[in-house]
Amino acid sequence: MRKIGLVLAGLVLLATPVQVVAQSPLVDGQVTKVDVAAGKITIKHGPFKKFDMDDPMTMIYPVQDPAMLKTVTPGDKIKFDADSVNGQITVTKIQKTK
Ligand SMILES: [Cu+2]
Repeated sequence: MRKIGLVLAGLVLLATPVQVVAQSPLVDGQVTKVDVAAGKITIKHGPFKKFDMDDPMTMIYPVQDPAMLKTVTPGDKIKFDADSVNGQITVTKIQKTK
């Protein structure tokens, strides 16, 4: 059921150009550390306009879902997104790049 819901949500997004435009672009970064126990990831990343990060920096972020940490290892190049969750900038999406 959950999967069907996700597929439907995806279709709605595809069918609604305004929402697609409203989504923030993913930010380029490189994983420098993964802390599974703490649920945190350290990312060296480029400008992240959404959070007024105009310059490249290295930051430790909590992740929304600890399972995300199993998909990456230090050194991996990624694209990622984050949102403010309870006042903390939290990584919500990670995509490996080449
Ligand atoms: Cu940052």
